[in-house]
Amino acid sequence: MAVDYTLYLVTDRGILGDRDLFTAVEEALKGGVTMLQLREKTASSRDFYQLAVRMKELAAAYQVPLIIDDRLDIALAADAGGLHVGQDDLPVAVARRILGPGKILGYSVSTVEEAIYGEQNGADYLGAGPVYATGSKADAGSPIGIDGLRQIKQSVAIPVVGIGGLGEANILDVKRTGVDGASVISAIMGSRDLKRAAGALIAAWRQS
Ligand code: TZP
Ligand code: MG
Repeated sequence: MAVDYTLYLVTDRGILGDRDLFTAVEEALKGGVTMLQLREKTASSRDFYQLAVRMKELAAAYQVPLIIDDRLDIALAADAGGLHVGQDDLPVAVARRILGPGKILGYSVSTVEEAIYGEQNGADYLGAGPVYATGSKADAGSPIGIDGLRQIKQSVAIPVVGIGGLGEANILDVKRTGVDGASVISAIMGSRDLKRAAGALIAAWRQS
């Protein structure tokens, strides 16, 4: 499956309130999300696994790869498309060794040094940010801004997606840094109409 990083949705059940996760994600997939990450910070291992198996099926129906946040065991158990690790998770080289070469491995970075380290240690792509301030991740750190994002993109050859505070109003600024896509939580998951929200982001990205 060729990987299209253009619009990378990261899930957050907290933002959805009482709305169903699978219904919401399917709406977003219909709107044009090209990549999907299942992010569960409080689920039990059993629940995370079961969510992952079901989510993988849903994503596959839209030819979208499912990436699992942080949990290598869940990614392997569910035979997901890949894994995303951050600075406090398993070392990226360890994740690559256990995951094998056939899975997608993402790595969160905020600096050029982290970006180069990730590329040299087996990451397939980088999630760089937070680009702007975000309320969706408590420990996201200080915003790196558009300039920080551009510097990271220019320092590596692997794909880079921006993350943190991205939405319709700034997605073109993000695209102009040369990055390969935009990763969002609230701009889609926080919307009442997820299909429309995803569609608007894709349209904005593709408009120039
Ligand atoms: N990593 C860096 S910022 C962030 C994550 C998971 C949260 C992005 O959420 P939002 O709502 O798109 O700002
Ligand atoms: Mg993490």
